[in-house]
Amino acid sequence: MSSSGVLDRIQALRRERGALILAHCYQPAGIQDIADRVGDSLDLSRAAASSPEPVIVFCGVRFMAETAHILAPGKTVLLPDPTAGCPLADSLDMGALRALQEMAGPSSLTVMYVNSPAEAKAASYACCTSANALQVVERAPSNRVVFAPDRNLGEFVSRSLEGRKELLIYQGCCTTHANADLDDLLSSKRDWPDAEVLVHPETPPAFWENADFVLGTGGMVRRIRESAAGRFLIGTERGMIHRLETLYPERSFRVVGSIFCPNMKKVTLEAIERSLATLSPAITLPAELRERALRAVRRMAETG
Ligand code: CIZ
Repeated sequence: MSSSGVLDRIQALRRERGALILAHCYQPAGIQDIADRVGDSLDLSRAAASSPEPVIVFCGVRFMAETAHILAPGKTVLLPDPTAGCPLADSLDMGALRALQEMAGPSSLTVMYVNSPAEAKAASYACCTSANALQVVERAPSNRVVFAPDRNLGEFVSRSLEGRKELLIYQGCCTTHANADLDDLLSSKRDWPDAEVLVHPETPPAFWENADFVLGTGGMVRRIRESAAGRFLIGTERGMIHRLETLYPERSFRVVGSIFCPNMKKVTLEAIERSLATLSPAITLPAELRERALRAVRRMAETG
């Protein structure tokens, strides 16, 4: 099957279905290239909610498609590969979360990273992404905040707050980012001593201490636009390099830490075609769970 045949069929189907194709910036290059919009989960969930198209093809992982469904229940949200999960979201244990919330006490509030199951979102005051985690925690009307499930992002927010709030941090992690290879970062810095170093807050603190900026992917895009540097070392999932090379073809980028997420590489052109042809697999949640999760997801979408 030739790639141009698949592309032509996708174009015809997307017109016929009135579909918007959204791709996360960790997706493979060929998927990013056909998307109507490429971005982080905050960007994409806002696009899913505000766009007029009745069908959303979400090229990402399950929690992203669920978030789009929570915000836009009247639309058909397709996840072309239903096995594309997020180990961080899937590992959250509701019993452990409730125990942490009980320990924090009734005056505390919970801020839930969007990489989480819908049930955890429903048990939270607000959701956040890495782009707005600090702002969401700062705005939460309590000085005691339970932060879940990513311990590195929680620690980063806690350090940034410099004692202004107390954070009780759930001890989960994105294994892809948490196991980032520090030696690779250090040797890349020796190879490109003039490069600006941007790393994601899901990486371990030793990464932040060797970086110029700690940013989510949206923040990386904005920082590069403002920076005078010509070369950048990027400490996040390697799909981000294609996104940056597309946006800034005159700059040079190298991924550091050997950060690779197999779940983010599951969507293929053939799966998108199949999804558009069959309008499946459509991601839905029980209506009462969706309604309970909506308040926290809205607070995320409205911040930053
Ligand atoms: O929030 C997202 O989209 C993720 C998973 C990473 C980032 O920093 O954008």
